Amino acid sequence: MVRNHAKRMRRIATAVIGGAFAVSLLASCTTTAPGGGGGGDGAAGGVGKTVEQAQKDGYLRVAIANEPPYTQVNTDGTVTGAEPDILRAVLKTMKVDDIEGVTTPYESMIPGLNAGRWDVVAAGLFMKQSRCDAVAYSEPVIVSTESFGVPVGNPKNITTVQDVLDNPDLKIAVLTGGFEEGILKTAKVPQGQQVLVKDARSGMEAVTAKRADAFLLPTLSLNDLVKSDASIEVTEPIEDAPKTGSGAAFRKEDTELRDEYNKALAEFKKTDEFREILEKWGFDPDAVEGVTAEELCKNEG
Ligand code: 6CS
Repeated sequence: MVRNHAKRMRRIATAVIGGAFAVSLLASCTTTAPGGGGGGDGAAGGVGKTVEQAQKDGYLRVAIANEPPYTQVNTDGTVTGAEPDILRAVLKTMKVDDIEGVTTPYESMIPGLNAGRWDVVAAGLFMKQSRCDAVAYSEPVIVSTESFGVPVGNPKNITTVQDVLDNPDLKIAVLTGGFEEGILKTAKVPQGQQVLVKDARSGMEAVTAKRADAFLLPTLSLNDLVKSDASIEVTEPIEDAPKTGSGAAFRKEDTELRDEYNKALAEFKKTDEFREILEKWGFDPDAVEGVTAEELCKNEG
């Protein structure tokens, strides 16, 4: 298994989700049993990961969304984007050689983690109370903003969550189970104003097909999406949206691994490489300075 590892880690297992737990692996080249380390016992959930196990396996399985610049799957199947690149670099300092990616929607990331289908989530999974109750987050690596994707010219003049509350005719697309759905719920935006979509591409389509007046998503994700859709523009960061921050999410039973990761992350944050990775993907490395998981975990929802 170790012999084949270099080859395997260059590939990605693509998960197609029919529901929170309905994961099937396509084009998978992994021999890792869910729940255990390489060659583990296959018990879903329950089986923790230690640093030693991860070092022995040579990799961690990571859930991502394929939503640049947070996460991206290259044409050759390798996993990149700001969060996986930071994860990979920090794990290297812990003598864990690489990561193996699984793409999955945001709503399935925590159920899949706790069911042992992957070992860590590094996808820009923004911290909030319910998520922090369910996983052991590292300290944050990214602090970013939310925006609306709107038709060019912003005909309905949507720039804040309050604008949505003030006009009951407005319909806003959000990813099912995504942080943005939580923003609307917390603000008590009626369900009839929410258009749930399965992925970012569908959110853009909802706006172009006029099923929604805006698509609420992180600013930088929208900036990436509009590169291939000139009919949509991105608003300035939303002033009345909560602070979004993310880091790696581990299982609660893997708190020891999370603690070791946090130590390595604290050192890595002092390096130029940390800044370079975030800047390469368009994030401001200074935005995370002084921000803690404890603070971000107070976000409602
Ligand atoms: O944490 C989330 O749920 C959100 N994170 C990102 C990077 N994009 C959309 C998603 O809803």
